[in-house]
Amino acid sequence: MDGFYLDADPYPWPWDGQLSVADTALIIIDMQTDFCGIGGYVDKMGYDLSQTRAPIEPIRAVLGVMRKRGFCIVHTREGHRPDLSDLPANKRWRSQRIGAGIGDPGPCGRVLVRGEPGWEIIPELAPLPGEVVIDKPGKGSFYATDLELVLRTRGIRNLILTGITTDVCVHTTMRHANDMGYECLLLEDCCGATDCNNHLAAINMIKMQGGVFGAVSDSAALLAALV
Ligand code: C5J
Repeated sequence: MDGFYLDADPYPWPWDGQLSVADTALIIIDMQTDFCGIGGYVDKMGYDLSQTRAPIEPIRAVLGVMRKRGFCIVHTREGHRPDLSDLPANKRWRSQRIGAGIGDPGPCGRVLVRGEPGWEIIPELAPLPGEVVIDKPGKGSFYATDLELVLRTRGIRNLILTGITTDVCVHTTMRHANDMGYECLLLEDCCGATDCNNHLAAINMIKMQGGVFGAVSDSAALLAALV
């Protein structure tokens, strides 16, 4: 699509009006039970799950349309090896201090451990065969993963970012992707944080300096533009 411009803030996205099914990916970050389900990591820390569950339906709508249109779909999962050999000691210590020790047993299995029920992507947004699934040990989706190789191999230039949490894993991924030259768009209703003000602040940060990390829009604008 030449001359494709989505209504976004602070500029119509993408910057150059160049967007095609072949060069654009939807990234869905960490929509796992541990981050938005009862008994998972975020719940054990005592945060309000309604904040991290809010994006489920908007993401489902965007995912449905982008799947049908044949866009590249990427899901990420934060989690650690069962032997915790990829879990930094300070990350574990901090999680234990707040009552949600990574690797410890909980209502959804061992917290943030690969293969456990809490680590799975929620059924509403489960990946389909053929979709890319990236397992990451940290907050960013590029660190210690092959995401960049997968995107470059497919010729992806534009990234549409969704998922949880806005201020942590989504922001870390967006900042890194932006530094690598990807043209990034965050869909604000398709993201959520453990704190509403942090969500809003994270959105605001993107829009500074003329779009320092990219641009912000929402699911309704994207879906209207894709029809
Ligand atoms: C966090 C994430 N917040 N997915 N992870 O620890 O944002």
